[in-house]
Amino acid sequence: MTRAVLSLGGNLGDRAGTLRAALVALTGHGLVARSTLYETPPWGPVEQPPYLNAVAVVRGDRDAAGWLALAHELEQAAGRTREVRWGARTLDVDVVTVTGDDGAPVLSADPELTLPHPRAHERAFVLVPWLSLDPAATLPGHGRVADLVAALPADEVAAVTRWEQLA
Ligand code: A4P
Ligand code: MG
Repeated sequence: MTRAVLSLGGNLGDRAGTLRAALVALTGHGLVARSTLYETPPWGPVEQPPYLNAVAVVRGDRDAAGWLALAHELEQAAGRTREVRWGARTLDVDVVTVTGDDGAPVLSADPELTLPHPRAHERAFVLVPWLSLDPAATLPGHGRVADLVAALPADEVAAVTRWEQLA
């Protein structure tokens, strides 16, 4: 068994409906915990609408590649097409970390599946929802998520706001 932390985000179409459907689908794949939805300003060089983001923890009989395959299945179910890197999308599901039952993190430099996710430690849209569902979370190689959030610019953290309607 392994435990994976997944980051879900979308900024096209019915964002809340898409994320909610993906989180419901995850209940059939070992969902342990999920954050509420957060609205977040777009990160990266592409001008695009605001995102809704959430973080989910799943546990099941998959290896790291198996969690990535599930992430891609969820994206496809949401009608995701791959166009511009970092551009707008109905649903993006990234694998943030995978941990074995012995607590050992899976580490990978493979560009098809880099673990932990190479940009998670600097993204308020990942760290803030993750901290809300697991105050003791750690990001392998980077330390406690609480400390990573504390190290981010305060305006970036404050810009990640609860999407109250779906709390
Ligand atoms: N890949 C490698 N490692 C991983 C991993 N740990 N998890 C590979 C998931 N995928 C991983 O991804 C490109 C390739 O990364 C895949 O072939 C996969 O095998 P993609 O989903 O096709 O393309 P992408 O999402 O445009 O690229 P990337 O690098 O995943 O972008 P990001 O980093 O996910 O950024 N702003 C806010 N506020 N909220 C967001 O959710 N998301 C993005 C996308 C940009 N800005 C955002 C948000
Ligand atoms: Mg992605």
